[in-house]
Amino acid sequence: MSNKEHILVEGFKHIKYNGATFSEQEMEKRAKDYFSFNDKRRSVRHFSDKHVAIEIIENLIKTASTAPSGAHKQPWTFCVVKNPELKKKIREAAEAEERKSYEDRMSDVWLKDLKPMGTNANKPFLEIAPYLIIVFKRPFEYDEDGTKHQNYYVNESVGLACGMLISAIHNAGLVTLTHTPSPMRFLEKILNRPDNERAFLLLPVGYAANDAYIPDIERKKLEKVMKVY
Ligand code: IYR
Repeated sequence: MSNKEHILVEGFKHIKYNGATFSEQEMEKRAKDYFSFNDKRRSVRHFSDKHVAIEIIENLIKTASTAPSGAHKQPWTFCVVKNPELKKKIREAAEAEERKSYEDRMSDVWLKDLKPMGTNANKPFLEIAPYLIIVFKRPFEYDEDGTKHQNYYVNESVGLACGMLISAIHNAGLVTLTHTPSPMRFLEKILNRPDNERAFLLLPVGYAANDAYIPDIERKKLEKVMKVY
């Protein structure tokens, strides 16, 4: 809470919004430049083991945690795993699930759709990347008396935070990919998370390997994704 100039709305303090604005020309340039920069983001599966300072990761997570959330509950926890034994445990458990998925659980159509991505059940990046960020959603909270309180729009909120995290990772010159070993409850067990947390997404973070290759795929054109009414 701040001592800034404020008004009261139903008894609650509201402070003046103080966001930046730009000239129309500047705005056009910024929007275009921001697109160009984001258009270079790719999911990368080949990582370098090069060290990344934890302070960088802290700021990436602070950025993710600026995401809007239902009733500002911020229903997320970002677990940062750098310990090699834990990474190994996570890799082994994830690969065990992935093997079952690739061999039995995924449909033929799904496997065919995935072919261009060149993925398989082997996930060496889970040990090579210097950090694994495991995002947990918090469907509910406990208050001091142990009473449960549901959070709101939890999937939307945590999805938004993950999007912002991915952008922040790209902005820092690092790479990631959205890894969703399924089912992913083993992550709750390995990391000993409380019973109000569910694993949502796993993001390995680090530098791209020198010889990282990515699928030669294109994004949909604007006309396909935008309809003006
Ligand atoms: N979770 C698996 C399979 C997978 C599924 C989709 I949809 C992808 O876009 C990529 C992979 C894996 O991580 O390999």
